[in-house]
Amino acid sequence: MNMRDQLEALNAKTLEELHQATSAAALEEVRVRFLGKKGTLTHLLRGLKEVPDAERPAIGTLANTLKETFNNVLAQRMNDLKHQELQARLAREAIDVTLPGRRPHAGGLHPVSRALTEITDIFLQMGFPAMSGPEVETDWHNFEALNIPADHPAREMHDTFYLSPGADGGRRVLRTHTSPVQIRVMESYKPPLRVIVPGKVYRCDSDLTHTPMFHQVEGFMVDRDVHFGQLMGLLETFLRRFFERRLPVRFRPSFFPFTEPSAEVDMGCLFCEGSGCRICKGTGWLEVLGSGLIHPNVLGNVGIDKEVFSGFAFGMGVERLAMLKYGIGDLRTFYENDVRFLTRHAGGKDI
Ligand code: 2U9
Repeated sequence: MNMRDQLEALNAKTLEELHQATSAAALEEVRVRFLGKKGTLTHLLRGLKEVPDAERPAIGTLANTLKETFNNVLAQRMNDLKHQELQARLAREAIDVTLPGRRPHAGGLHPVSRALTEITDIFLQMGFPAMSGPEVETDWHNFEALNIPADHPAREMHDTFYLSPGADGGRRVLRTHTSPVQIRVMESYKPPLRVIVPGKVYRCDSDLTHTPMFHQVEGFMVDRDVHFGQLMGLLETFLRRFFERRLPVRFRPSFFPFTEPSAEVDMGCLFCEGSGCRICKGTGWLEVLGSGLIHPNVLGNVGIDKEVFSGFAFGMGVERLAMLKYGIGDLRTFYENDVRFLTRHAGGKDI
């Protein structure tokens, strides 16, 4: 075969290889095999010196033309492959831009805040607005006015956080309940009175079921002819609204220095509905509130005529109610601020 035919054949074969190649690397490999130092074209052109002088220029021109054609086809193939690759990648990584976006971390309510809001809303609907007062209290407001005598167990050092005396030299405490606010309300306003007091309280006590700070909602009403039946109706209605069920509720005689008579309030266990379980310690009942008629001594201490007025009062621990309502098993998780806990109990908000 003469040189011209060999060149034509080599060119045809190489162009075919270009068309078969399916990647940039394969194309480069064809190029090196054809045009590289040890490539087939280079090798063939080494034989150019054997070609008669008259034919050599024409063969040289042909070789150049073939090289040019090869390079053009190579560039075209490279373009085609890049295009194909891009199309494939676009298909692979396609994004549905009509999908709703992910919401940013929006925050949510702490379960204690949720419970406080729900409790205060229910009492507001029943005519009890919320009031607040100081967390650092005088001995008078926290104890004395509430008929808690000096030798009462609640006064012992291990229950109360004592602070250094105020400007008047009087002993100060972190309030151990929100009742002192009710004393302040009765000192400042005349009956009829209806108020609840949600807020933080402090007790020097810390174990599985006690934190040194927790939340209470207490409430009271003072008017002419206030009686126990009104208190029972109010608390039963509150519990049924808060737990969103027609629960059985019972009142058990008890003792508090600031109420007489006093009663603890139980509701039917939410978890076993009365048959007895671990949560209600087999009794079928959960203790959820304390209550009573305000002790005449307390009314006397704030200058309310006990012959004309009577009142009831009640109190509840907010963490306990939140644990029961939202199914939280461990009191300490409220104050660890673990984001997984806070997210889970944020109240149906998508955070
Ligand atoms: C005044 C007069 C009476 C508030 C009351 C309770 C009963 C009670 C506890 C429930 C669980 C506190 O959080 S807890 O540990 N509270 O049992 N509290 S009657 O009585 C008052 C308050 C103020 C002037």
